[in-house]
Amino acid sequence: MTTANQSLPDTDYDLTQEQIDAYRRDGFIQLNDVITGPDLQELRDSVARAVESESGGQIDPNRKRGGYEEIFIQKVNLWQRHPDVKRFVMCRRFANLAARLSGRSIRVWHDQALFKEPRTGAKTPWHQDTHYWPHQQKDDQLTIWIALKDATIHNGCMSFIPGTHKIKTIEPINLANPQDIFQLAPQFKGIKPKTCELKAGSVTFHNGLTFHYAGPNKSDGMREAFAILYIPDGTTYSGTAHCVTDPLLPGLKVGDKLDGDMFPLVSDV
Ligand SMILES: O=C(O)CCC(=O)C(=O)O
Repeated sequence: MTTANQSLPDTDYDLTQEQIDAYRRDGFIQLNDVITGPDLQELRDSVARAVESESGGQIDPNRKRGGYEEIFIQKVNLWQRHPDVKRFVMCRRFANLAARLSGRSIRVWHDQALFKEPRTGAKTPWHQDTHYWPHQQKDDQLTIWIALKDATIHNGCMSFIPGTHKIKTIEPINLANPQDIFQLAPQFKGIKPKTCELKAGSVTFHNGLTFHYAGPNKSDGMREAFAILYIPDGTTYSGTAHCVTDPLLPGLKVGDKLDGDMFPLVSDV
């Protein structure tokens, strides 16, 4: 319930035990209407403004693009440079959901705006996230993927393969030149993915190991999504290269905890 002086981001979203069990069984869940009304508008506008300002103003659809830019415009850790975005990255509503679903006290690993461009934004190939990250632990990292505008099959919503978060040993997928993840894990070949079309303000959560995919954007509008990635408190640094920790954060050594101001604790269970 929201009291007179509390805004929606400061409040908890109702979550049932069945939903928590489903997340832990499947490795993902869709939750509808997590952020709505003026708060959704403010989040959407704050992220869009930040992406535009970090892209040097209006984005030229005809510019030369390479690598990830074929898939989406990606801006990482907006919370550190944009106080209006930080308010949402730190907010109780998202963080408390992440902690209840994972059953862990959680820190922000990073955020990312994921804007798939009209007509040209390519598919995001099937992949797992955790292997890209410089973490010594591979369990219980999770991402909230927030649709800032409606996400549909036509503009590139997310799909997931249930149960794949149990697979810890396959090699990372090169998103720019992807291997077929189903050749690496043939036991999941032929399993029907769960495709999650989302109204703006609805979200998915996925475990960092769950196989996921998003289609190309075939629409005339930008597919606008914002993700917040969480790590369990106590996660330690592995030394693998990553844009969030490279150039190396001052004094960070293999085995150190990723904590402090760069990786703020946002929810305690
Ligand atoms: O937004 C997309 O197209 C893919 C996002 C993704 O892979 C993720 O959030 O882990």
